[in-house]
Order: sequence, then structure tokens, then C-alpha cells
Amino acid sequence: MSNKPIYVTQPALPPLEEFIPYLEQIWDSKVLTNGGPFHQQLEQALCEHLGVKHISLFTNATIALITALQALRITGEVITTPYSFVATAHSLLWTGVKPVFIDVDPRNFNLDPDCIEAAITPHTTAIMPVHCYGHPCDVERIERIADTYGLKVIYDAAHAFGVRNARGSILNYGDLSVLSFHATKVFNTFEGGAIICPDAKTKQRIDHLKNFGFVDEVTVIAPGINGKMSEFNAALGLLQLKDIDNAIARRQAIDARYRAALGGITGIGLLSGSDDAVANYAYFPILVQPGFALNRDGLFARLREHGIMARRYFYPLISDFPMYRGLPSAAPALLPTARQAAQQVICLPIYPDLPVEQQERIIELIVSAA
Ligand code: T4K
Repeated sequence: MSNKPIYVTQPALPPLEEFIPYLEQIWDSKVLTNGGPFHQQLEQALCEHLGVKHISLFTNATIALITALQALRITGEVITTPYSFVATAHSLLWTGVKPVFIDVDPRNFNLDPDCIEAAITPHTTAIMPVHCYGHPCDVERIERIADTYGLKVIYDAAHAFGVRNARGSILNYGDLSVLSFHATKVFNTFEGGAIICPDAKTKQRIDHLKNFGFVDEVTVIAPGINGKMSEFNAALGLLQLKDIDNAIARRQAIDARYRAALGGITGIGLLSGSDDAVANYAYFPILVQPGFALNRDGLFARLREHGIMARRYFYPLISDFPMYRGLPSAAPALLPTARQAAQQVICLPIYPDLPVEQQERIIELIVSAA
């Protein structure tokens, strides 16, 4: 067996020869960016595939989050989770907004709806939850709270490509949702992202904001940014979309194998995901709890010694980074569940091309350490 390291993920890529005709079209037309034909086709194709009304493509999810906040003119304070990738909170600082961290739900590590109301102040304008690992937030409760207090909701849906509940796409909840198409995500365009929005007027504003605020050649309506996805990335996205169902099915098989093998081990906790959701199997987090022979970092080190480059997503908590830890809401005592999750979690490798023998090897390393 190869001794090559096994990473937490590896991007799915189409056969190179299938991409060449797309590149030829770009070379022929010389349209490289600024809303060209592939950009428009991918927006259309994604709306159909995901079951959403409007999409605006971006260079990455971080710029999309910043633009989403700008589009809705969010100011003051935004309630969010400390248990996420740092880009979630960074988007707030970039727009001059104060993040207010609250604890997470122990069942799925998403924003705990029970903690939202106590965090609302006269300065609160919005909630920014994350569908962590692609597991849906309690969207109905968040909607009720937001409606009661007149707050906007922007979902960081970076992990949630294709995820659905009984009513359809999870991306249709809230005022806006933001997807990531980064190389490490279920659906990738190398780098990329998107904002999903419910109405054409909001999409138009977002489209202006991602193009410096230009409305026409001589009119600029806001200090927008350059967030446009290029034709190269959009063309790749069209090709990637053809294989996405197969890619997710292969992830599902790995998820099932891990669950069957690891579910019964004392001291290893698994997140159950959501009952009624169509999942995307973006990540496979395990929790190393008291009762297991090694602590989390012990198991993490054991895996690394054997070339298994699992990751501690999300450790450290965002609220522990220097630019956040002075905030009153970052106090460790206020975030016990998030803190425990960050201390116990390891995300195991999961990606469509992960060979069965490697899956078995990872399982064996954990089982034999128990
Ligand atoms: N919100 C949330 C909740 C997010 O999770 C993220 C991103 C964002 C917002 C922002 O989205 P973007 O602005 O990125 O669109 C990675 C990704 O860079 C980041 O996109 C992702 N979340 C985060 C959870 O993971 P790192 O620092 O762990 O990536 P890296 O380079 O260590 O990659 C992990 C492994 O993947 C590597 O060990 C090998 C493999 N890999 C990676 C890349 C980049 C490849 O095989 N090929 C590749 O090209 O952050």
C-alpha cells in the first residue's frame, strides 16, 4: 500500500480532456471575466440544480459574505457562532460590524437557538448562523426569532451545497445564503462562491456590488468590490456539476462505512446529521470523549504518525483568536459546548476518490487505539 499521506480531503476533478473544449471557447471568444457566457450559464444551471431562485457567483465565499452584509446594509452587532472557519467572523470585522458569539447546540454544533434571544441588544441587526459540516441549522426557529425582533438572517452555507430539508433547498431560508466552491468543498470551481437570494432586485444589487458598484459605464452606486467569478472557474463549474450526484453518492458510502465501524466504540461520539435532510457528506467529524484510550490530540497524533492528515475543524474557536478574544461574548465560560466540541473534534478524510483500503486503514487505526 502507498505511504503517501491521506489528506482530510482531495478535490474531485473532471477528466482534463473534457475541460479542453471549454478552454477553447474561452480562447476563441477572449471573454475571460465580467459576467461572460459561462458565468451566466453556471448561474442558471446552479439555480436549477439546487432548487433556488437567484444566484450570484463570486470569486470565493469570504468576499461573498462581505458583500452579503453590505447588500443588506448590516451595521451594529451580528449574532454568530464561534465554532466555524474564521472567515465567518472575519466577514463581520471587514464590514465594521461587531460579532456577538453565542454557544452552539450539542446535537449538531450549529448556533443554539435557545441562546439567541438573550444576546439581542438594541444594536443587533442580524444573525449569521453556519450550517456546520453541511448539517442544517434549526432554520424554522431562527426564522421565527428573526421575524419577532426584525433581524436579517445571512446563512454561512459554505458547507451546505445541495443540502435539503423536507421543504426543499436549505439555501432558501434566511435573507441570503453564501456557498463556497473552494477546492476543499463538495462542489469546487478551484476557488469560488455564491450568494443565493430570493428576489431579482436583491440579486441586481449584489451583482452591482461585486463589480465595484458599477451600474453602467459611468454610474457607481456604492463602494463595491471586485468579487466576480472568472470564465475559467465558471466553465469548470459547469463540468463539475455533471458529476456532482455521483461524487456525493461516493461520499455517502464512506460516511456509512465510518458510521458502521466507529459508531459503537466507547468514547467516540458521532454527529447524527438531520433526519429529514438530503445530506452532502461534506465532512466526517468524530468526537474523542472521556472513555476512549487516547485524548483527542493523542488520537490526532497517532493518525498523523500513520500519514492520516485528519484535521481539527474547528479548533481553536474563532472567539479565541487575538482579534476576537477581548469581546465580552468571547468569554470561555459563555461558550461551554463550543469549547468542548473544539477540544474533542477530529474530521476524518472523506472525499469521492478515497480508496476503500484507506478507509479501512483509518478505521483500524482508531479501533486498535480504543
Ligand atoms: N465559511 C466557512 C464555514 C468555511 O468553512 C469557509 C472555508 C469559508 C466560510 C470561506 O470560504 P472560501 O472563502 O474559502 O470560499 C480550508 C479552506 O481553505 C477553506 O475554504 C475552508 N472553509 C476550510 C474549512 O478549509 P485549510 O487551511 O484547512 O485548507 P488546506 O489548504 O489546509 O486544505 C486542507 C487539505 O485539503 C490539504 O491538506 C490538502 C487538501 N487540498 C487542499 C487544497 C487547497 C488539496 O488536495 N488540494 C487543494 O487545492 O482551509
